[in-house]
Amino acid sequence: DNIKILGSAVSIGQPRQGVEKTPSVLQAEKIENLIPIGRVTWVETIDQHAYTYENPRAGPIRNVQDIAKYNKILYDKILSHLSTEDFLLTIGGDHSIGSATVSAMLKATDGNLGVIWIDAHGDCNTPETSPSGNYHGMPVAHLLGLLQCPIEFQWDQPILPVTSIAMIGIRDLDPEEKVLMDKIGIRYYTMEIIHEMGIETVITEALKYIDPNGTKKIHVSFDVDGLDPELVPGTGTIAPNGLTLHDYAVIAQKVKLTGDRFASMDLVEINFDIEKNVTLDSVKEIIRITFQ
Ligand code: DIR
Ligand code: MN
Ligand code: MN
Ligand code: MN
Repeated sequence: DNIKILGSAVSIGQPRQGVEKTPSVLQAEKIENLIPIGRVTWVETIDQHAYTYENPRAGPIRNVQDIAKYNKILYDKILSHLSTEDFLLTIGGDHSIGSATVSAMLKATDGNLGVIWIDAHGDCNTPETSPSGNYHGMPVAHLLGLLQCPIEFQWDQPILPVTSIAMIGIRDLDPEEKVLMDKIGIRYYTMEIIHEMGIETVITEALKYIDPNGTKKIHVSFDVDGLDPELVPGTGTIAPNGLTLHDYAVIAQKVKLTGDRFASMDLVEINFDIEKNVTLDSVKEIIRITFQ
């Protein structure tokens, strides 16, 4: 198997600088050496400054023009770099890239895709429900077709059925976002539910839910703020009482049981400007757990 690593050096989905530097930091750390299987290649890093406009525009979604332009480039690059036997690891960047990576995987698989979204947050805001206006809190709503998109956002985007995604680690939903999530019936496992059911039951049920026949490709979108902030202090929006690395190991173990159907993963919201030592150790452990 070929493992292709794509760097997505982008921070315009949220207000804090630093996340855009993560691909180059992890490349300098040679994280590919932590991956014992397959042939690992850093394909390229897509720099936001090469593609974005000079002036962010005010509006209901901050930087929407830039994000739309950047995500279109990312979407096209994924489809041009990816062949069916490849595993794609996209390293962000903030979580705004999630709409592009999942859309590209939907396209590449003809919609035959299930998504596990690991996050403290729901990422289901629309401009109407979002208190922040930050697009990194909206990519799931976008994927589900719930954003009234400005024209510049309309790349060739298949819509993700709500039954094709399950979210794990949730504990910080905005009030109107939660109302929307419950209304559309998106499947999400809060930390409370995870403690009640146990992580193994949760991931087993989640995979069964998004892929009842065990035939789909699986994409994991991993926002590191889903982990406990003691493990990942270096991230922009911290929410206490998160997942442990052992929880992630159980998730990864079940996902890896799908074999070649585990096709792609995002690793996002890592901000070494906020904290580096502890966060880097945890990121390395995530890579080891995922690929060993
Ligand atoms: C918040 C934060 N719900 C927002 N979202 C984050 O701005 O919409 N997502 N941090 O990962
Ligand atoms: Mn988050
Ligand atoms: Mn997120
Ligand atoms: Mn938060």
